[in-house]
Amino acid sequence: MKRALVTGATSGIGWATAWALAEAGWEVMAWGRREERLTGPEGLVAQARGAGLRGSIEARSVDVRDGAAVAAAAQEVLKQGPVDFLFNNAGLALGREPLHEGNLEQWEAMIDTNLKGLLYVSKAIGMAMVQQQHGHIINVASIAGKEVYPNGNVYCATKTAVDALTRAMRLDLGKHGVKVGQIAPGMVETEFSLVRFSGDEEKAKEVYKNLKPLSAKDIANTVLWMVEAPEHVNVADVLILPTSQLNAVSLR
Ligand code: NDP
Ligand code: 8X3
Repeated sequence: MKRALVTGATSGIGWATAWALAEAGWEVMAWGRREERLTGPEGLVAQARGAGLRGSIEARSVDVRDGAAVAAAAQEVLKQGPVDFLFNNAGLALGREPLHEGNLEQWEAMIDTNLKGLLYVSKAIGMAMVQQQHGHIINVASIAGKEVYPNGNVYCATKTAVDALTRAMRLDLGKHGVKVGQIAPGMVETEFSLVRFSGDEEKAKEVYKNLKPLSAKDIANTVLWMVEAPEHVNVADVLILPTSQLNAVSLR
């Protein structure tokens, strides 16, 4: 059975992708910080077992900002067998203020999670993939990494860095038989905006009020298509938008 590691699997895109992979017969390791959401009685593992999926989901609480914890958790995963697919999804936006009014703690959290966290996981799992001369990594970038928008400053910068890292990782790891690609979504209705606006539900709803946004499942289905493409095909970069989102800021 093929094995996948999904980061940021406690909600949204990560949860939907872990589920889609398990449904398609993959053995999935799901990481996120909120342990209850993963392993509690109503959690992902319990739901997956109840649903009788073809594959399986095992979960572990891991904060990707903690490099030592990531290295230790990766070792545990690799002890059980090779990882065929890494879905680097954990990430967040915090705040939407002009740069000169920005909050330093929020900046640090975005840089530590979206950039350094992705690097820690990629190094630990990428090393093993290079040794086994096989593997596939898909990073979750964003339209915010293709275009900047007003008040998006630091979030846009982290996703622009992810876009650059995807290309850099493809050069470094591709020589060793490891496929690297990314998916860059526009607006997806998940907990993303709730997190961005510190739990303010009204503000979060406002973001999606004039369009039909993508769902986490739309992204999961696309990721499944990317990872199940034939061995000689690398879907390197997918920009995926709601039909009525025309670019980072224009709606139909
Ligand atoms: P959610 O908020 O629903 O999911 C984010 C996930 O990341 C959660 O599972 C969260 O889990 C996890 N996470 C956050 N910080 C950490 C951390 N330090 N360590 C481990 N896990 C962490 O939002 P989405 O599903 O929308 O976001 C997933 C990815 O998609 C992000 O990288 C986001 O930037 C990107 N994206 C989202 C878009 C959107 O419009 N929604 C568009 C483009 C890209 P927990 O808090 O339990 O750790
Ligand atoms: C999330 C999409 O446009 O809210 O990466 O930044 S956006």
